Amino acid sequence: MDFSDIVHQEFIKRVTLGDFPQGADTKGPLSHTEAIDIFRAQCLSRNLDIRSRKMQSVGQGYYTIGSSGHEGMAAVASALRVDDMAFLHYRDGAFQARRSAMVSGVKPARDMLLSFATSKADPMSGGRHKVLGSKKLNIPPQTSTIASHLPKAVGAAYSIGLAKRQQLEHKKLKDDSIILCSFGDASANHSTAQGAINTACWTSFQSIPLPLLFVCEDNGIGLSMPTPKGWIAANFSSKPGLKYFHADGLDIFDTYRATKEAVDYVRTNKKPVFLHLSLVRLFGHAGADLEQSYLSKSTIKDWESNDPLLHSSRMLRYKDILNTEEILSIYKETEVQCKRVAEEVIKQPRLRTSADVMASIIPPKRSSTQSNKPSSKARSIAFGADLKQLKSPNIMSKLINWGLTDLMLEHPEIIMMGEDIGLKGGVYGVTQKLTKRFGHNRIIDTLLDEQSILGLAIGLAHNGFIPIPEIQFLAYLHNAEDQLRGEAATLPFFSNGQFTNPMVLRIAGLGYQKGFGGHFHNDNSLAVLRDIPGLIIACPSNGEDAVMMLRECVRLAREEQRVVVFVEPIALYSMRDLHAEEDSSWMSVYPEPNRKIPLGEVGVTGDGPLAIITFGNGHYLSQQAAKTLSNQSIETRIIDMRWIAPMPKQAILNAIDGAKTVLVVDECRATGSQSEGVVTMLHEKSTLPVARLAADDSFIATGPAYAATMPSHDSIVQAAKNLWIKT
Ligand SMILES: Cc1ncc(C[n+]2csc(CCOP(=O)(O)OP(=O)(O)O)c2C)c(N)n1
Repeated sequence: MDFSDIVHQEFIKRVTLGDFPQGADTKGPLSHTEAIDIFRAQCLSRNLDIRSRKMQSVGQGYYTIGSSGHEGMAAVASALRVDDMAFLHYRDGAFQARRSAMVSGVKPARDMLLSFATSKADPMSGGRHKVLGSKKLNIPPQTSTIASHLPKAVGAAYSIGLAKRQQLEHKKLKDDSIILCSFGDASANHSTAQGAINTACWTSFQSIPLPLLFVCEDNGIGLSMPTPKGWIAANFSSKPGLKYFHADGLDIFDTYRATKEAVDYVRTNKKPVFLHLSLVRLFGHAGADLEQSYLSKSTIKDWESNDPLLHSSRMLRYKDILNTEEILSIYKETEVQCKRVAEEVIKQPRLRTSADVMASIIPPKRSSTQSNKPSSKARSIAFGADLKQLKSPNIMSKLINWGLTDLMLEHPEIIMMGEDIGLKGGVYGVTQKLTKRFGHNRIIDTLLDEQSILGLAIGLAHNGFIPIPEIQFLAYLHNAEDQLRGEAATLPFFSNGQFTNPMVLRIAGLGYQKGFGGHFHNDNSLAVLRDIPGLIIACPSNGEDAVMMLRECVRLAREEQRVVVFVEPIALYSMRDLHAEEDSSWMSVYPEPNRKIPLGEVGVTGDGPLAIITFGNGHYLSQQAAKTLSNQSIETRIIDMRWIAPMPKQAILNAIDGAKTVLVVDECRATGSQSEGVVTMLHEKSTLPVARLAADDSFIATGPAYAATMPSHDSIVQAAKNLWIKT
């Protein structure tokens, strides 16, 4: 017999006999009608769990992780408003059920069962996954990576005050909304959770508004690992800037009381709260989990006998809110409803093809995206003394700075955040003067935590901002990569395009900094970004391109809701010369504000028969090599890819039309590099002979051998000659 059958039968039997678990007679502000509404949502959630297990047992439902034992979350929902955006723990079916009843026309049983059955008609993920979530209910779907939603919840909470201060035109959250973020007790140990909670404390400690309610659903276990008794309270009850509340999560009166107090505190003081709910877990961790293998019989029995539905029934009964018959009738109504709806939903069509699955990787375009061209007066105030320099050639870091200035002038919804980007102006000066030009609200110096930087960006994007976060060095993206891979890039996918978090992430990266920093400041691999579905990766090689590509990246984020990564080659930030000292050939004049380089457009120099496909520093070195080759009568055409993902396949093919042979020059480590993709593409689509020159599979050294592992002028010339001899 399934655990769910045992719990179901015990519930009916014990309610009928009036044999309830012991508990306090809690007083509190919960009204009788609200208590009934909560109980109804609890029963619905329980029966959704039972039904999803039944569906799975006959091959019609997939991946069941249940909410049983956590039904107290229905009382949390009652204490919040629907406009309080909720980033939920995966056990919060009861929360969604209760919130559904607050919005007309929402059918929670149907909506959630459609998701459990992976039906195309699932209103959240479109049949892609079992997720909780709803656009109408202000519940974005979450992935199963525990704790990864905490950084963005902090960001979303921060965005509320920011949107008010900035008078953001298209904000999605109300000025007095708060953010809810729930998670399990074991998840609270995750460094992502610890980092996000620390960021919330750090923010609140400085009296910066952060209306955020953390709810820790403490069932005492994480899969099979018990949480030490008292650990959560000991850990979170006295953190700076964070107020701690506790409630018995089995008691809807106590849970509602504590949540109400917590919510009032958060809403009034704009400060974060940690609400600790004590709960139980029923039916094991998830569908296939055999909890008998790691839990004693007495623990399982103890949890079952403390079924929250029995506790709710006890209180409804003893407080004379409902009689036994009425309690059982609500339970049975939801049972019958779930059974009937489940029978309908399993007949609904499911996704079948790759195109079906992939349809929401790229989000829909936005309908209205007005922008305000800045007046020349506004520009001259913002640029100040820099204005007259715009017409003379300058280095890439300066040009990007000016590009950002124009973009921020034009789009008030752009906010930048990163380590040391404010008063210092970034490690390489790219964001210099931006704080003076746009103020601390728009140029945010963050604390030292990459997950929090990206979480802030994602959270802001949930509220209608266009964030431009910065990661100081590519090597430090890896600390936080899941915020991009598992969070930002997947949001449209799991929400069928209904929730989006467009942004342009700037990362200073790649190699060739003369003798500076070794691997940690010269990471030369983009592999970790290249395979993320839907992600756009841009990598300019010179200042003029950088500005025009950055404008396109911002357009892609604003108009097409895309997540874009803009990789800035550090070694080229201050590059002035190409062939000889003081030739100034790698500097450029700031391009007029209306000029952009569209996604997928490559840069081509020359029309020789030897094509070199490259990007970034490889482009710079290839230009030098081309001169040497030309002196030896080997004429080249150099194709600067500019766009790493999606690979500009057709543009590359057009550019090599008429060439006799192709060399791919890639500064990144050979394994996982762009050149692997380019060579494969050429093998599939072209008949030309191809060779590649990529970096060795090594980390970068500091000192004189700083560039020893990567392509150089000499190695490009040599590779080109080797190839040319064969043609
Ligand atoms: C980052 C990450 N590591 C591991 C897992 C696998 N996993 C899923 S749930 C879970 C336990 C979480 O326990 P807890 O936070 O207490 O929540 P509960 O399931 O008890 O409600 C684990 C280890 C995961 N989903 N994400």
